[in-house]
Amino acid sequence: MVENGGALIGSDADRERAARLRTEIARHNYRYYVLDDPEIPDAEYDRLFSELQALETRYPELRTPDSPTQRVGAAPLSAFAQVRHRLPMISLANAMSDDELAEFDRRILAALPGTDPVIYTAEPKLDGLAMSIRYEAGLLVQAATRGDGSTGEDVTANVRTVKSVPLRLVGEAWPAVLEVRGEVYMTREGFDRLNKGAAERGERVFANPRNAAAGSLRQLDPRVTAMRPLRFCCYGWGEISIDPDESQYAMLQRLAGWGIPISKELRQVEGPDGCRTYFDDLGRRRAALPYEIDGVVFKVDRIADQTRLGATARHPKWAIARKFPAQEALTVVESVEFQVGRTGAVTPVARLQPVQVGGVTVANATLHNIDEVTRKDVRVGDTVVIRRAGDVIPEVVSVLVERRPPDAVPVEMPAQCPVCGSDVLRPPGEVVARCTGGLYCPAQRKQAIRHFASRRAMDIEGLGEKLVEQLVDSGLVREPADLYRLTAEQLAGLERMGEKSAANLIEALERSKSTRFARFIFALGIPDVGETTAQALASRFSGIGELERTRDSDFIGDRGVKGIGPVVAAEIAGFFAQAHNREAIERLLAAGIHWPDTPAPAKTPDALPLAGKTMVITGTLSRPREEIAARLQDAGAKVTNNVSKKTDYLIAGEAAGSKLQKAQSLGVAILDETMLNALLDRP
Ligand code: 9MJ
Repeated sequence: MVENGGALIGSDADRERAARLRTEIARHNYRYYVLDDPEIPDAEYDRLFSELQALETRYPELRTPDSPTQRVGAAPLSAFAQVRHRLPMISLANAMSDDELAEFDRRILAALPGTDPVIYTAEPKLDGLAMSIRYEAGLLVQAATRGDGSTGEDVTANVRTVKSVPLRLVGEAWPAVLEVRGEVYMTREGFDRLNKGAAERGERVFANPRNAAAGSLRQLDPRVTAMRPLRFCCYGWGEISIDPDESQYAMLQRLAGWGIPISKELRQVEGPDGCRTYFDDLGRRRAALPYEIDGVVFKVDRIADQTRLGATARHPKWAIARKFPAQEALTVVESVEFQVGRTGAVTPVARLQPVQVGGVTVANATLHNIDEVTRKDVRVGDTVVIRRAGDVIPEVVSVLVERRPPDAVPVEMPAQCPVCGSDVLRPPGEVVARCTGGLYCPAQRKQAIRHFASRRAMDIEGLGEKLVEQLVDSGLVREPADLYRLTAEQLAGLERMGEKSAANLIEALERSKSTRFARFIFALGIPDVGETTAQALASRFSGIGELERTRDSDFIGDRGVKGIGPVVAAEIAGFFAQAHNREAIERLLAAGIHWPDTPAPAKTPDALPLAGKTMVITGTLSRPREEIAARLQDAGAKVTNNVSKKTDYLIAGEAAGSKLQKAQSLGVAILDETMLNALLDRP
């Protein structure tokens, strides 16, 4: 270390270390942002970065313009400077059909006789912002937008923040001057993340990844750009101080060797047939790509042929963009209906004037939830942009407010379920509104019965998903209580149901009638009431009659049931407020469902025999493990899966293995079933 006019100068070792860190970090950036194949954990990357930053802070003279720490360093601009492109940046001609593509191929063949079949490069057409990035002596010196093709805007400070853009070329024999051209774009995942954050902060959201990428690059403050998840993909070059390779394909590979990202989908194809195969294949994979594309670009591969073909004023004659059919269209919202899903979620759906989108007629589009409707301000009568992406349900993207008729009607969440008339409830802070008629609503019937019968609920053996479908579809079962009215004859009459299985099911139904209060509460399928909450409710309420009083939602709050906050309390209250649900429960009890008396509500959890004890069950016991766990929970214990120092008791049955060993080694108390029964003071 040397002092030089106040600034510290690093030693040779510091200088070497800084250079090494720069190279290392640039390589990890490349692996992460270009290859999607990081070599080291994020924490290690952060460590290298901090080390370099610390060195540069201590010895400012070690800071070089290509240092990864210098991606964001520039102050905000008041305006972008203009950049004249040394070679124009022209755009591509489009082909909208196979015929237009065949016509393009014929024109090439006519101009280049004897080249049949023409070899083309094929790659996705990215939908972002075209960019020209200039390297001199291997260092990034300028980045400019396309602008009008001859003059663009200087966005160097912003492009320097894009991690997949190398600040210094790597490898060997790069030209003294190199302009690479490509697209700055945003991945779908990055776009979703960006918009989610913006929505949470109440900021403007972007309509699509293209707008998000363009908006991010046209930021005067590079610190804002730096926080945007932008990527770069190179598809060509402008000025270059060496002769390019013989083919587009080979040249792009060479650029990749210098650290410039190119498309992973880049291929060479033969003639119009090869183009079509590539186009169809990518079309099928389009929805699965991590970024949005709007077509495929084909370019004559031989550079000498490109030169001979030349360009028109607007487009190169040697390239064409074969576009996918439009995925967005305009139409009018005729009405908004509310659909009730299997779980009771009430979702707004726009009924549209039918319109063709990407070759498919679309008449409905999802509006996701009422917050989305409010945010996009969709009204009945509005002209809207709809989008169809892949095979997912089309969605309403935005409203053309300027086309809104004066009588357009705002959309409101209905107060009653459109299917069953029960109240619709949206607990505070929840996005989704739900029908509260869980046991009664036809839309939720199958789900409700499946859940009711499931192993951890009423445990009706043999009543699986398929059978529930059959029972509901045949009209034999409309609500859980109907199960207990089924006869063996009715069951045996169903497809794939023999007499034996019918008799078994009747027996299983009979067995299920004898249950536990907590299981019964869980079986009701109240939103957000899982086994733990059901358990908590069962230990604080003496029976169903008392539980039904929770429809006055303060009642739960007054009881101070552990782990139940205002949202769950509102769900429970909403459920019991529905006469339909209370009647369905009455019918279940009338069918003979019963459980042993539960601890009196006066008994606070602390007074229970196993209050505060953590227990683990292992080995084979006389009854199913769930049943024993339920008994332990009734007695106030917490039942967990793994033995640790915190475990108070291990209940060990026959053939207990590793858990028993572990308990022994930790000195955890071990009980067999007899001791457990004694502890619970029950036979
Ligand atoms: C895009 N947008 O993906 C070109 N492009 O080539 C590809 N654009 C292009 N090539 C010459 N892959 C002008 C534009």
